Amino acid sequence: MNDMHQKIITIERHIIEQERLYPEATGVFSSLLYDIALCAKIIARETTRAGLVDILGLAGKVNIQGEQQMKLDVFANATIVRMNSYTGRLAVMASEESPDIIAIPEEYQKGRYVLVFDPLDGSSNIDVNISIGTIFGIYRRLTLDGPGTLDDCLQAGKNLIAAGYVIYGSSTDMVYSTGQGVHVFTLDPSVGEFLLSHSNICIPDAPKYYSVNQGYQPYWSHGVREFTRWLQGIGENAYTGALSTRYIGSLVADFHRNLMAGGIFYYPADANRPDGKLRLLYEAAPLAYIAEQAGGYASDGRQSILDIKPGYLHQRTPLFIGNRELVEKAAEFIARYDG
Ligand code: AHM
Ligand code: MG
Repeated sequence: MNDMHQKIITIERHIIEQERLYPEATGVFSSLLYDIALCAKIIARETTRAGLVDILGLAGKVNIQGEQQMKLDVFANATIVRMNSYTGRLAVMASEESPDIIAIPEEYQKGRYVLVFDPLDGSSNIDVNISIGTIFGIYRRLTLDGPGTLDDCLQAGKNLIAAGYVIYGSSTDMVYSTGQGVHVFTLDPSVGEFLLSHSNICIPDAPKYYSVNQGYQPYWSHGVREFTRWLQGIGENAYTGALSTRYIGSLVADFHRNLMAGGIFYYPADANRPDGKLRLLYEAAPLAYIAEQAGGYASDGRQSILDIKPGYLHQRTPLFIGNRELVEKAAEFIARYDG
């Protein structure tokens, strides 16, 4: 084999090689991952053209969260739903942009897997050319056959068998894990392929950043305020690591930066948002799975995100995610000051 073949690993080849680790694998799961990569390429094509074509602006619909959807959200949602409806690999889907579970149409075969996703997170940033992302998680269905159900979707993150995200930024990266480490692929737009750029990434031991919307500080609990002071190196026994603040306001971009550079992102509960803002099923759980696969951790300030079973589809959760030592420290402060 020559040098070129050793160095360029497409996402397809990587998925196949991962599948070989499981002799009992049928290939269906691998194909599902590849379907998601294909969706990512289609969404990437549209997001990178967003500034050029008349695609910006509001589509005029309001989603389940009461927010106005932008056209690209609608497009990304429709792309993922359409591409995965007829493959026979899924039992059911759930999307942040859809109020109810998304059934596989009657005429198509039902598969063993459940796909949950946020088709385009951070969409309020589209107009100002800031990175946005797609987040996804894959579960095995709980029901045995027939159409998938709400219960198939309402699973704790610890049941995830794969998760990942795509970041549409200065380049388009797809990051995924099937429980065998976290791997990053960068889209080469000239050939239309995701190529392996970082394999088996681990969150660096020495964190560099803390990321939180500090504008909400007046509404934070005592514990969250004290934790933030600790991060800033203020007071007795404060953290000595000299962290910088970085906050984009686009979860995938904030998470990705801290995963690669080390740090903590948090979106706590506050007086205005008693459950936080982010959604457990589509945002917190898949990213928690990636964080843990990279040696990090995620909690809601009291318990592991991956242990929380959603009671309903669009459940929100406070989120603390990143280096384990920092995430655990947040829980210590919350327990001490907030009871
Ligand atoms: P969205 O799903 O409506 O796009 O909102 C989620 C986004 C996240 O990407 C980001 O972490 C958060 O909202 C930022 O919220 P805020 O502007 O309150 O800091
Ligand atoms: Mg979102």
